[in-house]
Amino acid sequence: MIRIGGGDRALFASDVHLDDRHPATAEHFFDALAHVSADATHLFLLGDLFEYWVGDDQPGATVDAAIALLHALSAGGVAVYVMRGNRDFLLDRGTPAHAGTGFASRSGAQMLPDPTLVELFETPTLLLHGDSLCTADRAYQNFRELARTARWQDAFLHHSLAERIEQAHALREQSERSKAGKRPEWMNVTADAVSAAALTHGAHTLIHGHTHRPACHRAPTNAGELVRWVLPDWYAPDEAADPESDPSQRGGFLQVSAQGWETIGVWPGLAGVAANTGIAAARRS
Ligand SMILES: [Mn+2]
Repeated sequence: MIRIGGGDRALFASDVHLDDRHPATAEHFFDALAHVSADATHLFLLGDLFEYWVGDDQPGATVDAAIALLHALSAGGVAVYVMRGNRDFLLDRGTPAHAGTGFASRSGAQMLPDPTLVELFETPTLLLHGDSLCTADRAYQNFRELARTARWQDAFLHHSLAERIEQAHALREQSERSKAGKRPEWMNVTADAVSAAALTHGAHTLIHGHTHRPACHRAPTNAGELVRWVLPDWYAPDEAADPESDPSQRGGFLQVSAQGWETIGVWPGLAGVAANTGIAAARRS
């Protein structure tokens, strides 16, 4: 088990959705990461670092920049862990033509199974992307199960790069269309899935992303208080999905050290966090 304690300083982030079509969001994240990672010992990226991933031969300036930055961090002694999300679930699965040159070896990151239990300053903490907790969305859970089989993945990865990119765009459009017909509560975690995950793994704290509803939830359970951190998604000014209702930028890290649990960056919706504070520490809990 990964144990973090003593003089360690761990950073958690998710849902950057890196994509060449959103260069300002990529720059916002890269700047923030370079700024906060100076004395970090561990970096956990909990899924959907990329908007989509069609195989480890995926081209793009943003992909190259992300790999270079993670490689520099890991070469500098930071333990970098990357979990697959629902968008980039094919990360480091290779392609028939790219065996041995996968995402993990190129970035220096270690791939993290979903979920993973870690010991975080003596608190058993379960790390997840978060999509597995959204159990009210049956159609998505069926697709998730299918797309995680070796058979589905092998079949997908055997297509040419151009065909895979085309299929990824089609899948994304299909997902956007089906979202329109889904109830809002289907897009969030269920209480049953959260408590089952905590109980199964003996976790007192959960950290996940995916829902784009940054928060720190505290709920009493039979086994004591369960704390659930929901990490923010990232975007830069002018690249928000819904500029009308969203602040001009968002994205941030949860930082855990001997000094405590702290949010860094813009966590809209979390009490006490000022919007647009850039990357300055915003709240200590
Ligand atoms: Mn996600």
